[in-house]
Amino acid sequence: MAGVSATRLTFCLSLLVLIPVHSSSEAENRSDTCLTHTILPGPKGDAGEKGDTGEIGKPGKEGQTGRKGNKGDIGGSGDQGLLGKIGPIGSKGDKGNKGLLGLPGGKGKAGSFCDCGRYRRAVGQLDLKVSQLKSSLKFVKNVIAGIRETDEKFYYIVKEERGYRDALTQCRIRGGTLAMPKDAATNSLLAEYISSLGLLRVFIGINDIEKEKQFVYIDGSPLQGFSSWRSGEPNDGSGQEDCVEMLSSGAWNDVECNLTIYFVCEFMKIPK
Ligand code: GN1
Ligand code: CA
Ligand code: CA
Repeated sequence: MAGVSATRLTFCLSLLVLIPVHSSSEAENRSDTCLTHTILPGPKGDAGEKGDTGEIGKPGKEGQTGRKGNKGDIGGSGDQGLLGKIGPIGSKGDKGNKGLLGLPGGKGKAGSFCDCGRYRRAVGQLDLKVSQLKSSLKFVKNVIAGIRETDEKFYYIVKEERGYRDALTQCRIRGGTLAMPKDAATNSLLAEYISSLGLLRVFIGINDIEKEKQFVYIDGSPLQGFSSWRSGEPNDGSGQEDCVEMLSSGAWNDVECNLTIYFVCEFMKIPK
């Protein structure tokens, strides 16, 4: 061993034991019983055997934060959520179809005696008045919507198929008569009116009922200075053509009075 110096060993016989002596003065004091020898160090020994594997070391220091990874794959769908809150009240639905006819009601009680005939008649008359008023109202509405006028008169085509006499009655119960075109301007106005409604023909207030070939206006006045006969008319075609129609061209033609076609009424304007 390097640095190992000679060691002094002291043998103490009297005690028959080896007692290590710690200092020279202590050894000399015991010289009567102890022998002192000097021992030199031997040569360096062989290398020792390889030691056992050491224990596992302490964990190293925490490294730096790594770079952000790539975006992962899309995850699977989650579990179904909880039932949501009840929504607001919806808008009112469409009207349903008409229901089936109900069962007939029970038989009524016997009535008390009354002069029912009088009341029934009165009710019947009222019903008639109501239907006449409805008809008049409808007429007025149509007149307002589709009327034509000159300075003196209103003209209105009634779209109801009637024979000549019925047509005249319909105009009269409304306060007018069948239209009597007595000049070219009025005739053109009526022709335009007919064609504007997509019609072909209407009765006008001219006839030769009283005397064949002698055409007069419905007010009894003769044709004077103006007429609009289609070429070849009046021809009294069937031998019974005594009433007159106006075509959409404005031309006149004599036809049978029992022909049922639309007609045009005229109404005097109320004098100012
Ligand atoms: C018509 O359809 P027809 O030809 O028998 C018309 C007569 C005319 C004639 C002219 C009901 O008679 O009034 O004069 O055409 N009759 C009707 O061709 O329209
Ligand atoms: Ca005739
Ligand atoms: Ca004719």
